[in-house]
Amino acid sequence: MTKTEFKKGFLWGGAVAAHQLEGAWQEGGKGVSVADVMTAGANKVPREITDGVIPGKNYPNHSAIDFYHHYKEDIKLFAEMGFKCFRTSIAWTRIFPNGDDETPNEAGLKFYDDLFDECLKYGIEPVVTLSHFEMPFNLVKKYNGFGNRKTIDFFVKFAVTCFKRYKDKVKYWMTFNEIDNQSSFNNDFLMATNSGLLLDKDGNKNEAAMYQAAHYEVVASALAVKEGKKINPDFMIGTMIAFTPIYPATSKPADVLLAQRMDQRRNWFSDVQVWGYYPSNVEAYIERKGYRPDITEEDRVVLKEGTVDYVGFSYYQSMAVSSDKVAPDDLADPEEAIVRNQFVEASDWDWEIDPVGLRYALNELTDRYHVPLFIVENGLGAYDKVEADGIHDDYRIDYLRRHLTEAKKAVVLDGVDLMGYTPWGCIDLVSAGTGQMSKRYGFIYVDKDDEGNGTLERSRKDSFYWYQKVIKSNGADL
Ligand code: P53
Repeated sequence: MTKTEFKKGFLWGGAVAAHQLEGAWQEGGKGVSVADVMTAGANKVPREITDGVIPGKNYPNHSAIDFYHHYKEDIKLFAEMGFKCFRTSIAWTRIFPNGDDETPNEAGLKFYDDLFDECLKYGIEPVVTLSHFEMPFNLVKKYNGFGNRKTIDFFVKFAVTCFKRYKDKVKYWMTFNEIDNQSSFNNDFLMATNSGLLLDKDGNKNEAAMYQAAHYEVVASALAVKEGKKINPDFMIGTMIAFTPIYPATSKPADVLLAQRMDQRRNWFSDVQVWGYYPSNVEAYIERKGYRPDITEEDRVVLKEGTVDYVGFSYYQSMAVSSDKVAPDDLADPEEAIVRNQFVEASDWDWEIDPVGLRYALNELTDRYHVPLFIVENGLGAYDKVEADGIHDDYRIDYLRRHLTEAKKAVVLDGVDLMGYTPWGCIDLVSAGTGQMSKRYGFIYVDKDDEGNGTLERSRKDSFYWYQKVIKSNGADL
C-alpha cells in the first residue's frame, strides 16, 4: 500500500521553552538562570548578558507572557486547536535554584506536575526538553558552566529528578536544546545559553573551550539517557539540533568541500549522540588544532551506552557558503563562511526561507542516522498587525503550509519516519535571539510589546483556525 499521509498518532502540536514564556522569575523559589541576565536586544541588535541582574535594565524573560499564571487558559486554547502534544522545557532553576543544591525545590516540581496534568486532561502529550537555554546562573559563575566536569553531575541529578517525578506523565524527552548551535563558538549568546560559557573577548580560547564544554554535555546527555531508561524503559529520549542544510554557493569543488566541512562542524554533536562515538573528522580536527579536551576512556564507554532514540530538530532556514570567504581547510567558526543565497527569500530578521530545505533535511538526517525524526521547531518570526476584525497572518500560514507540504513529500514520497511536528512559539513569546516580543511566531496573539506594556490578553490569529484544520485532517488539508 502506498503511503499517502502522515502516520497514525502523528504528534501535532506546538513548541515553547520555559524561560521564553513562563515569567514569574522569582516565584515558587525559582533561582536566577542565564536567561534572566539577558537584556532586550532588537532586530539585529544582540542582547547584553549582564553580570547578574542589574536594576533598571529591561530583562524581558522575567515576566514574559506570564504563562506561569495563565497556563490553564493557554492549554485550553492548544486543545481547541487539537494539539496532540505540547513541547516545553522544565526550567532547571525551578527545580534546582542554584544548580548545586542538595535537594530539589518542591514548589518547582509541583508546578510541572500541575502543568503536565493539565495537558493530559485534554489528551495532550507533554514533550519535554531538559535544558533549553536555562542553566542556573550560579553554575555559570561558580563552575564556568559546562566548562567544568562537575556540571555533568549537576545536570544528571536534575535529569534524574525530573525522570523520576514525571515518569508516568512524560514519555518524550530531549536532553539539550540545539546542542549543535555552539559550533558558532564566537557567539556570546549561543555559548552562554548552550554551555554556560562566558566568552574570552580575545576570541583565542573560545573554540577549544567549546569542544571541551560540548564534550561534557554529550557525556551528560548519554548518562541521562542511561539513567532515564532504568527509570522507565518506555521513555523516548532524543537529541535536539538546529538543523541547517548547508549549500555550496556554486558547483566549484572548493565550495562543495567547504559545505561538507561546515556540515562536519555542526553534525558531530548529533553524530556522537546517535552513533555513540566521535566521527573521525572531529578527532582529526581537534588533533590538528592542538586541542586536548579531557575525554576519558570511561566517557567513551558512556557515550556508547547512552545513545538517543530519535532526532528532534529545529528547522528555520538553510545557509549557503563560499570558499571566497574561507578556504575549506581553514574553516573554524562556521559563521565565517556564510553568504546570502540569492535563490531564496528572507524574513524581516534576515532568516532565509527555504521550504525545500526541510525535505532535504528530513532525507539527510534519515540517511545519516536511520532513527525516527521529530520536527520540534519550525516557523516564521514576523511583525503582526492587530486590526479591528482580527490578526490576519496569511504570511505565517503561507510559510507553514509550504514547509508542511515539503515535509509531507519527505514522508510520502521518500519514506521518512516522522514522529511529529511542533511549530515554534505556538503562542507569542519572548524571542530567544533578540529578546523581542514583536518577533512573533504564535497562532495565539499575546498583547504585550517590547517595552513590557500590554494586557497579556490572548487572541486567536487566522493561523489558529488554519492549524486547527490541518490537525483535524491529519495534514491532508493544508
Ligand atoms: P528567535 C537562532 C538563534 C537563537 C535561537 O529564535 C535559536 C536559533 C535558531 O537556530 O534557536 C531556536 O526567538 C530556539 C528557540 C528560539 C527559536 O529558535 O531568536 O530553540 O528558543 O526562540 C527562534 O527568533
